[in-house]
Amino acid sequence: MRYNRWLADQEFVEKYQPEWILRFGAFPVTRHLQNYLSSNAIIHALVEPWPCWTDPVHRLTHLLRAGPLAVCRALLAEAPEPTPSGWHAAFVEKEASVHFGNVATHVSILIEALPENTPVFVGNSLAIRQLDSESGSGDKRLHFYGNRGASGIDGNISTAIGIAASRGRVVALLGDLTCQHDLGGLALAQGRDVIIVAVNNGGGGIFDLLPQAALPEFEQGWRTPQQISFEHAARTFGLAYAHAASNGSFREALHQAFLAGGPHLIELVVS
Ligand SMILES: Cc1ncc(C[n+]2csc(CCOP(=O)(O)OP(=O)(O)O)c2C)c(N)n1
Repeated sequence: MRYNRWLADQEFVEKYQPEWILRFGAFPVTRHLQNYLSSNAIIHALVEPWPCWTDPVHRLTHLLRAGPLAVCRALLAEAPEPTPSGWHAAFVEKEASVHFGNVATHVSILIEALPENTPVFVGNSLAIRQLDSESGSGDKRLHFYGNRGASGIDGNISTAIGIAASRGRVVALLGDLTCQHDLGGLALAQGRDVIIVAVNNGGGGIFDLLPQAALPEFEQGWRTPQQISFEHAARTFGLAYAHAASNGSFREALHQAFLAGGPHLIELVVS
């Protein structure tokens, strides 16, 4: 993982251009991987058992309407030629080179705190991209969910709680505007084991990456910081509330929420 960071290295990408790509499921979210998969591979096959056609960059050469397991078994039986020697090692080494040293990020703290097999709902905007950049890889088995398609910031709390209704304890990582957009969804949280982490960075942080970030009307037109009290919202809907503004307090808030069970909203304030 962290591919969103190391695939930004153009020299590496040019050296390791794929000849064929076997893709399972939806087109990925983050730009550098999208670019990498948009290369001129001779074969770009999509394994998709459902009747959808996710090829936004129009590069597919083969569409396999089959289950992933069946395709993998068939491929194994054919004993395909392995990738050129050194490829795997180069990718592993590249990933290892992108580390954050001892600097914990809210994503790495969250991943560390999650018990094995936890379903994690990841909101749109920065949350899903930060996950791609900072989650790293490890042995812990986790299940990630997201609402892609139109990639809306609407309905994300409701979706997370819907997953909790069927899967048990869910942790949701959401931006502050995303949370505000679906505050009514909190009404579904009662009696559910759900931990919502609202990353409060003062509005739509993703827009800082846009060229218009320098415009005088940026704050009002794009960033749109809000003034609502997440604490009051949480209490209105019967969720326990915690405010975290440091790595230590975030770790502690997660720890307490896992310990207590039930619905929690952790407001993580970041600059
Ligand atoms: C329903 C809907 N309205 C508007 C948008 C456009 N939009 C994309 S990202 C974003 C900002 C989200 O802000 P926040 O949830 O705080 O996340 P951050 O960017 O800080 O990660 C907006 C308004 C959208 N994707 N969906």
